[in-house]
Amino acid sequence: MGELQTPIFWAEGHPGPLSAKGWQVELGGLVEKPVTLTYEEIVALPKSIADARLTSVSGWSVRGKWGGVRLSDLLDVAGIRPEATHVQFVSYRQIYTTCIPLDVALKERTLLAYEFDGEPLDADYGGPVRIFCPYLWGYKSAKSVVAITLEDHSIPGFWEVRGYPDGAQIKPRRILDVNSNRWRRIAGGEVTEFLD
Ligand SMILES: Nc1nc2c(c(=O)[nH]1)N[C@H]1C(S)=C(S)[C@@H](COP(=O)(O)O)O[C@H]1N2
Ligand SMILES: [Mo]
Repeated sequence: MGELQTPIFWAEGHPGPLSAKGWQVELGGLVEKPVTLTYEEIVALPKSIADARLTSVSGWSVRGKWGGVRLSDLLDVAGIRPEATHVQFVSYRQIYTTCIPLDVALKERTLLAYEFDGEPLDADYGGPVRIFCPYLWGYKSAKSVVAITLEDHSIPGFWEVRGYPDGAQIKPRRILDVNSNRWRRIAGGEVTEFLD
């Protein structure tokens, strides 16, 4: 287990060890120029750190320094066509997918992440590269991503077709703070603070 001590979620089944070497992410759909980037090309792009929380609808939240490429910087490589309104993420094996609005994808703390607290992400936690989107419930933060596709509508993904709301707005409730191992109340919205 790495630094990220959260429950390990692989609804589609754990993929086993995944190697950064040979990893590729396809940027496609409503882009100006479809492009496939290797792991090495991704980490060569400007790096951003987001000190923020991943918060699961299943009742926990973890704070850390997520390192990676801003999705806005990544999408600039392919160019966003004006018709695009949503971004779909596809995980390794293409069973787990999810989709978020383009405006949320372009916010500064939405990353294609490859580090947590300075350590490379291992496959348990979505390595070599995963989405980190602190603004919405964790099921939008697809792990071990192989494709990012711009769309002109939302495409229901793995959990959305099983009843999770597509909006994924974080609601006020009690949640386990993984960092302090305490149950605490959150206000809802993007989780930055706990109330008690
Ligand atoms: N491919 C894939 N990505 C996924 C999931 C999953 O089951 N498979 N679970 C999601 C959910 S519900 C949450 S809360 C976070 C959990 O991240 P973690 O497993 O790194 O703790 O990953 C999200 N991304
Ligand atoms: Mo979750």
